[in-house]
Amino acid sequence: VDSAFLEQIEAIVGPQGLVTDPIEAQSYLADWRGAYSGVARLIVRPSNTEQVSAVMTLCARAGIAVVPQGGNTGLCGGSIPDSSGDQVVMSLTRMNRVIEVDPLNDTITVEAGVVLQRIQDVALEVNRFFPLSLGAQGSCTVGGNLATNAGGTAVLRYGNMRELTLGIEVVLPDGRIWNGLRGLRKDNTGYDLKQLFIGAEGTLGIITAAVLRLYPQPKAVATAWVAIPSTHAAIDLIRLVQSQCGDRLTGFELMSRVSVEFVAQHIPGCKDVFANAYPWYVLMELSDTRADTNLSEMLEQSLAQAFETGHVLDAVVAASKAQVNALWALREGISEAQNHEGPSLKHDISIAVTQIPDFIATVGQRLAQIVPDLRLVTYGHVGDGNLHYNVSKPIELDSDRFKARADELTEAIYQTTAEFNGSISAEHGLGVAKRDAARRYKAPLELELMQQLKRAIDPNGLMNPGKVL
Ligand code: FAD
Ligand code: 2HG
Ligand code: ZN
Repeated sequence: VDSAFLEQIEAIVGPQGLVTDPIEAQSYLADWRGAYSGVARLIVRPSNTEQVSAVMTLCARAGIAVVPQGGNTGLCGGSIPDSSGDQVVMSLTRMNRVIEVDPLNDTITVEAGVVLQRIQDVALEVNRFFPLSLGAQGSCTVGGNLATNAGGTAVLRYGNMRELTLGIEVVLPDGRIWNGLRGLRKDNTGYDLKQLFIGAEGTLGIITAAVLRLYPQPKAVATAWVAIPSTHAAIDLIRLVQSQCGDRLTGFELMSRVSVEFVAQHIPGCKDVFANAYPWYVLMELSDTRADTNLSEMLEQSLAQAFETGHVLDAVVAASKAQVNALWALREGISEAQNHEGPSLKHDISIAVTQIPDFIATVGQRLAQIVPDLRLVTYGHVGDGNLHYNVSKPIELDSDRFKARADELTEAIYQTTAEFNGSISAEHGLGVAKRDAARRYKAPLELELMQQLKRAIDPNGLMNPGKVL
């Protein structure tokens, strides 16, 4: 590293604001799956917005690109620098202050490096609820949640990160600070600029803080693990439970048999629920703000009705908090468990809920013609039409041979997704993983407008270059 540049950065952030130990540096330069890795000119960890601004100003003047990073739990390589060694990684994890909690306005204002689970905990302390919920919540940050417009398991009832956000503060690529920390439900004063930065994966600016929405705390919860015969049954079951329980239905997750087998095999403490094996499973959750609502009974009645019509083959409603946790662990363990089964391809797609069964049947047939005996780790937030259509290599097939067919498999999945009018990234973003595919599947006009926005805000292309676009 150019020593004058290093000294200037150190003068801004102090010695604690730099990661110099090569072993510690590794965790900022590669993702947890080992799918992406890079080299950085420097890893900088500012502790407040002014420091972010000063570092960005300096980098802009020197023409140096910056890669923002939060908890580094993303799945598309967006937070990892390229291999040039020219880029600066800016980690926001030292900016972890909760700035204000306002239970009457139902808002919480936090710095970008606050870990998601802490926001949930702080909300509970004031008898409120922050709904964003996902497997990485113990280490992902609100900055990363915003930059990827994260989804997770409660979108069905509460929406994505976009819907949970009222205001943000951003440092622009040239170092200027935009303070948009307004906790307003209504604000029609022109373009809604925060929406540009939410979901931009760090390509337009550094998000340094946000005002988020809080909700009344659910006081009654009922959770069921349900075996079903087909994906058609899953769709009928959502509609049945929604018509009977309304928006008390807060989670509806689908899992293929293979997904559950992988978790039972690889995640310590997780075991299959039923003695028999079934083709598909659903994890369902109802919640209500009234503690005296008998949700278990409500859920059991809906399930009994679905059992009569053959939509449900077996079901258990959790009887204790420990059982609730065990059921969620079975679902949330899939991502990690699949990692133990050799190379896999991740596809985070969405289509209209009603089309899910046809999609799964069609794409399954097409893939079998390319590579037989794939292990289809199909699961996801099916209540939102979001499938993690992940593919693990056949047991008998050599890893390199599987990887050689990867592009063909992915193309078949994306092509089918396009035929069903779906999206090739529902909640994980594009990063580097899906950047080139997006070029093929988004309309040219959409891509042109995105390029124009990028040029308007980051004319020198220094914000997380090579990601998204
Ligand atoms: P990082 O991984 O560090 O970064 C992600 C992207 O955001 C990068 O492009 C980075 O440059 C950018 N970025 C980070 N911070 C900032 C900032 N302050 N300003 C500007 N840009 C920034 N996602 C879902 O949507 N739903 C799920 O259910 C879900 N489950 C997951 C389960 C597991 C086990 C794991 C490992 C991941 C899961 N994810 C899920 C992926 C998800 O995107 C992340 O967990 C999370 O939202 C990313 O936060 P992070 O702080 O780790 O961001
Ligand atoms: C989930 O829903 C996450 O578990 C991770 O979005 C998906 O690892 C994946 O493919
Ligand atoms: Zn997911």
